[in-house]
Amino acid sequence: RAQLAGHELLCMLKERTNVETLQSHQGPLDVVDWAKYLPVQNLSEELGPLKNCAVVSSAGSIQRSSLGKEIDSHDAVLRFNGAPVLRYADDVGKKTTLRLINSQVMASENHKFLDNPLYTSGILVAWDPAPYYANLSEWFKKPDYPIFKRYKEYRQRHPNQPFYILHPQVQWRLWDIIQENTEERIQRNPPSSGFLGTFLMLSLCDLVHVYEYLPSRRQTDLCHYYEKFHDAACTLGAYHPLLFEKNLVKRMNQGSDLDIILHGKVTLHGFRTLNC
Ligand code: NCC
Repeated sequence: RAQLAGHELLCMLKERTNVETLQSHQGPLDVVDWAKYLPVQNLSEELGPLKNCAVVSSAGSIQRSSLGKEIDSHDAVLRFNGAPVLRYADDVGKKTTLRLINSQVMASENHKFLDNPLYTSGILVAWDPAPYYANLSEWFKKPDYPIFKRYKEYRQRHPNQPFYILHPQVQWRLWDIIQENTEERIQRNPPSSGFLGTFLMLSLCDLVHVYEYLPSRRQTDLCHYYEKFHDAACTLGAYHPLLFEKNLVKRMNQGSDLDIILHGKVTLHGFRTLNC
């Protein structure tokens, strides 16, 4: 089967997926007590249309990139999980418009999710590796990590900060597209936060730059820029289909190969601007 070109891949993502977040009036949600904490507006209403956006991966290889100024020049910046900006601004910038967090971060004691001021700037979006196309009621009863309990606790402490929960259908629709466009059979684990976040920004912004998700020549086995932990699987994948999602992003890249090699920088045109 012939490979789809980058533009066609982007169109496939645009046409088959949607940034759906949980909303309180949704089906089985009207019976659970935490649903009243869900935002009334959806994410795109909250943010309005954005022009240029940056997605900042947490890879160790962003160290010594000096990309901070360039990253902060975007209208909106997306970061992941516990990725800090304090002390790292030269390389990663300091603006945080959105933070995409997995449910493990919300649940684990190490992250101090409820108290750490890191999480209080910008809009939060959380996701959980729910079972493949499980219905919402099944997921509410048995999330991978206690995302709903933590969501409620956090919202009670920070009632004014917008905080969304991604509908698990989003990650599985994306997984389907990754599998359909990959020769090998891949494990049925959700895409990484990096891929989910890139998709999120493609649906909100006209132009998206993704930094150090495709490794630059600074590639290293240092897992994160903010901690001393070495594991090459952080970049190439173990649980997440990282290698395969990154291959798709490489194919979709509308910037130059040199931008990837020198800066780890990918350029993608947002869904709104595509002529499919
Ligand atoms: O590591 P993590 O992601 O928080 O990184 C965010 C995103 O940056 C990209 N990345 C990161 C490191 C690296 N060397 N190369 C990269 O390309 C990836 O796209 C990644 O998604 C996650 O996806 O949510 C993940 O979360 C961690 C962990 O849960 C959090 O950091 C909190 O501690 C996962 N690690 C473990 O479960 C041990 C990781 O697999 C994926």
